[in-house]
Amino acid sequence: MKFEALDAKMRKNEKLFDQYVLPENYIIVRLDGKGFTKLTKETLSLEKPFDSKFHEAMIATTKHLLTIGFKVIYAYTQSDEISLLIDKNDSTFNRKVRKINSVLSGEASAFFSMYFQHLAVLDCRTICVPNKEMVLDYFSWRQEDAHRNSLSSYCYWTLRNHGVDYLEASKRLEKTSTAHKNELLFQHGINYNELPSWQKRGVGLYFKDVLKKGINPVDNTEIQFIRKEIIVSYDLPIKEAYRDFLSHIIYKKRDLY
Ligand SMILES: Nc1nc2c(ncn2[C@@H]2O[C@H](COP(=O)(O)OP(=O)(O)OP(=O)(O)O)[C@@H](O)[C@H]2O)c(=O)[nH]1
Ligand SMILES: [Mg+2]
Repeated sequence: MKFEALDAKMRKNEKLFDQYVLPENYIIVRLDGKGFTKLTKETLSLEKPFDSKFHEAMIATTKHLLTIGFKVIYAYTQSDEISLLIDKNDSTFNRKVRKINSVLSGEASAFFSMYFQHLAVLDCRTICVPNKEMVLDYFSWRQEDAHRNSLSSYCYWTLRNHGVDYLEASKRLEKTSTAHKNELLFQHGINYNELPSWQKRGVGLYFKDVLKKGINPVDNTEIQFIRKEIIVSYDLPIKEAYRDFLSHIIYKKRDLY
């Protein structure tokens, strides 16, 4: 078979498998650490349930993902996951799903591994989101997930630190209500409400236009210019206030924050 014919035959099979994010849809991607339970526990022996250095590595990785060419409107990280909200009109890689997933996964894995000095892999999935309301639902969902896991993790490790084995600790927490989990922590001297917000609600990142002053080298006069800076919100609002906060960011009323 001639090369041209072989090339066309092979490319046809590749292309038939391609998927694209539909036009006018927001793109949300979620990256998640692969096997981070083992990595954080056995390999790296991190602080439990939350480790500041690990968390800073996740934030640094998220910042990196804001600078690799996608039009990211908002980013959110909690535990070993990162979500990015990408503009409806972003046409990076022609919105081809396999390119988005593989490039973002590669960028995140490489950056995190170098930052943390340990080989680590983050997977990536792409989600099409047709309207703003679903964008708000998505980020509310991830924040609620962060909150539930955080409360449960604190209870689990409190029990473990008081001599309860892992099976018993998991069993005790299975049917425990949120109020009782708070009470359990309180009895062990932990006021859950006073824990750092990033541990309970995760962290948000977005761009803000900042007015800067400088000197024009040509005539030595003072000039003003606008530069985009990444804002890291360590103290996110919750529930309806979080939805309002996100709406402002999506509609670019960023000056309010
Ligand atoms: N010690 C410690 N563990 C953490 C921290 N942040 C996240 N983790 C752990 O990372 C894991 C994240 O959960 P999952 O993503 O469901 O588990 P996984 O092992 O990564 O599994 P896959 O994502 O399916 O590959 C949990 O076991 C968390 O306890 C941290 O700050 N300290
Ligand atoms: Mg994971």
